[in-house]
Amino acid sequence: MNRNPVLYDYWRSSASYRVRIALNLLGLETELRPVNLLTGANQTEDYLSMNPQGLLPTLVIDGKHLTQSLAIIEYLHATTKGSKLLPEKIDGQYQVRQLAYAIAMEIHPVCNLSVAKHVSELTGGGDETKVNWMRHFINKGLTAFEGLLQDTDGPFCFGDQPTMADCCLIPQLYNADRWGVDTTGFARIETVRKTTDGLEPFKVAHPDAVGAPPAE
Ligand SMILES: N[C@@H](CCC(=O)N[C@@H](CS)C(=O)NCC(=O)O)C(=O)O
Repeated sequence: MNRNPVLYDYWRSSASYRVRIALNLLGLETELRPVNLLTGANQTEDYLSMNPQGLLPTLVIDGKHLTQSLAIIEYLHATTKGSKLLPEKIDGQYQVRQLAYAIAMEIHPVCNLSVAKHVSELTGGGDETKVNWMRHFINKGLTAFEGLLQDTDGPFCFGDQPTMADCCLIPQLYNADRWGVDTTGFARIETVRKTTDGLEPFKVAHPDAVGAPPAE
C-alpha cells in the first residue's frame, strides 16, 4: 500500500524534527512541505483547516491529517510493520513514554519561542531575558531527564534500539545547543547524542539537512 506521507513542517521546529526522525527510522519516504513560522504561514486558512491549533507538524498519511507529534509517532508505530519506536513490553513502553513526555510535555511548552518572547515583552527584559528563560528551563528539564535515564540502560534512551524517547531527546538537544546550554555534565544524555550522531535517520532529519524555507 502506498501511504503517500507528506509532512508539513518547519526546519527548526522540534516537534517536526521528532516526526522526521520517526519517519526516517521506519523507512517511510516522505515529502516535506515547509510552513514558514516566521511569516505566519501556520495561521493561514488553508493550514488551519488541516491543523486547527496552527501548530507544526501535520502529517498527511493513509488519507488522514494527523497532528500532535507524539500521537503521530504512536500512530506510525501502530501502523508500520516491524516498528521498534516503542518496546514490546508494557514496562518498556511506560519508560519510553515517560521519557518522551518529560520533554514534550514539560520542557517544550515553556520553551516555545512565543512563550519566551511574551515573557521578555512583559518584563521589558529583551533578548537577555529570553535567553535566560530558555537556558533555565532547558537546563532544569534536562537535569531531570538525566535523572530518569539512570533507570534505563544502553546506548539509546532505552536499550539498544532508537525509540520515541530518542525522537524527542535529539531535537531538544539541538535547542539546548542553540540557546547555549552546557550539556557536557549529562553523561547518559551525551552517550545517546554520540550514538545517534552517526545514524542516517537522525542525520537526514537534522534542521541543517532540511534547510530553511526559501522566504527566510
Ligand atoms: N505538542 C505539539 C507542539 C507543537 C508546537 O508547539 N509546534 C511549534 C513548533 S516546534 C509551533 O508550531 N509553533 C507555532 C506557534 O506557536 O505559533 C506537538 O508535539 O506537535
